[in-house]
Amino acid sequence: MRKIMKKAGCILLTASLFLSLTGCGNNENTSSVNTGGSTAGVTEEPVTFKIFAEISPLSPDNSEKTLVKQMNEAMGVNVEWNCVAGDTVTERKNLILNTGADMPDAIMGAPLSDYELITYGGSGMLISLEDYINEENMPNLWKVLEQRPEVLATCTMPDGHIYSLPGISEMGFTHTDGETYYIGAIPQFTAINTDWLEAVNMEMPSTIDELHDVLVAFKENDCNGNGDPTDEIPMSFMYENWCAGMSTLYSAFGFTDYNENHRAIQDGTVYYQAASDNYKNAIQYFHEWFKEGLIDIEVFSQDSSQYIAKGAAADARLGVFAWWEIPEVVGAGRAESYAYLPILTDQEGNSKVNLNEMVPTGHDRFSITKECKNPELLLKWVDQLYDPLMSMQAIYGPIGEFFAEEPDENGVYVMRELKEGETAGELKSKLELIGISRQLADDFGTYYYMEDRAQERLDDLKDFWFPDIHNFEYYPSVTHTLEETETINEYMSDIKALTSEKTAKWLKDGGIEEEWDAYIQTLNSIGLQEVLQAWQDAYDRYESALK
Ligand SMILES: [Ca+2]
Repeated sequence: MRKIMKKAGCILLTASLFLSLTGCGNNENTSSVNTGGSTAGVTEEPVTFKIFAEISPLSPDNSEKTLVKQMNEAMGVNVEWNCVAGDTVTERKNLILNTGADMPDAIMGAPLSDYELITYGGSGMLISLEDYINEENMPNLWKVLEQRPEVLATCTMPDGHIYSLPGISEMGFTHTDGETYYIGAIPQFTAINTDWLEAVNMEMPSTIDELHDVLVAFKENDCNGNGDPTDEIPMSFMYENWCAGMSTLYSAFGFTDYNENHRAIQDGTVYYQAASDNYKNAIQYFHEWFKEGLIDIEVFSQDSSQYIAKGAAADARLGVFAWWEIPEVVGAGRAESYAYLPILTDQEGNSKVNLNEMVPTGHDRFSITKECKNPELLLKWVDQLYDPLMSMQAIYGPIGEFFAEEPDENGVYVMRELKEGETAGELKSKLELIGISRQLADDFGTYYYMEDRAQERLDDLKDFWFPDIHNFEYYPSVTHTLEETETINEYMSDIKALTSEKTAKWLKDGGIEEEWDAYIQTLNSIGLQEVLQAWQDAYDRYESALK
């Protein structure tokens, strides 16, 4: 009976999912010669695995998802899920890894740092996967590796083992220099209210000082015309937020600082951005803006919903803000009132943007613990997600639920029509299966189209932002030795915390001039030079490996 059900499950998959069918067939063939521990395939009972997984806050338990049911059916697998959403994911993951309590067979989606992979792989808590990654066992991943042989290297830890499976997201564009740049190259797009510019009769600023004068005018006038001259917020952002920070404005001081570790590179030398003179000058300058009331004081405390509430208020309240895109903050209707601020320069016309470090390949998507009795079958199960159409449905939602039942005339899947009140983002959050993602550049337009929003952002990067960028050097995706990882792990959080605390204080209250030297000394005394050396050594190895 079970066998019939399994076959029915396979047949239910569309013909275009032939790769999964192959996987299904493989399972039937191999399970009979599998170890005695395997009860999959020809016998009645599915094999049960426990998986700890991250889900989005809007998502139901993974067990309720169509894709999961298909995957289980195809492989004769049953999964007991421990699904966690939001801020508690890391906490719960750490609890499992630190105490070993309630240890699952696998951890999916919840990111593991290199340090965790090396530590828990080295201790045997996570098993090494390289011997299982072959054409027979993981046919879909194998196909990816044939096209992207470098992916396996990025998953291999310094001890030579692979403790987690890759995720690939090649959402990028080709620049005039022939190189591919990815969608997060500039994570913080700054935007300005052009209705307000018109209201105060001023031009689009091109230097940082011109922006200052515009913000003063925004502050002093009833720009939104509601009779209240005090409800305008000249500029808002979210302190240290990856997409809502104010770092793009630092371009006038010779840098941008998108990397959360303040890491940057110039002519092959790695440095700590937040210890540079440029950084000091920028923070000193923007303190004046705080003093003049040009920057929202809530930048240090607001969360994204409070921030977006300002953008979406009944009367427009934001003059200048930063975000991944414009409409998400101010709403689609008001987005037309905003335009991107150009890359601002100093008085002499100088500017510099340090691109965000761009990594299309991650290596923390799926790890198996020593509890797992049948890693081979579990990897076969998860391998289904490296099929392009399965991955498409994991990332966005199933065919028939997120996508229309049938592909378009080009054989490409398109999103189904939204019902009243639905948004694509919300639908995705409810339906997605976080874990493995496989998006090769060619998958877009072959299996499904890039979301309009993503395509638009890439076009904006290419056409609006990149022409103003003249330095394309950025720190690459390197592999650290265990010693380097330990060094970084030991010092980095204190270094970052000091920079964060001091910078916030200097922006709000000033005092950077008096405290700067002591700050640099403290950074050095808590390991900055050691961390820089670790970054530099890894970079130098990477560079020489390229030669
Ligand atoms: Ca007003």
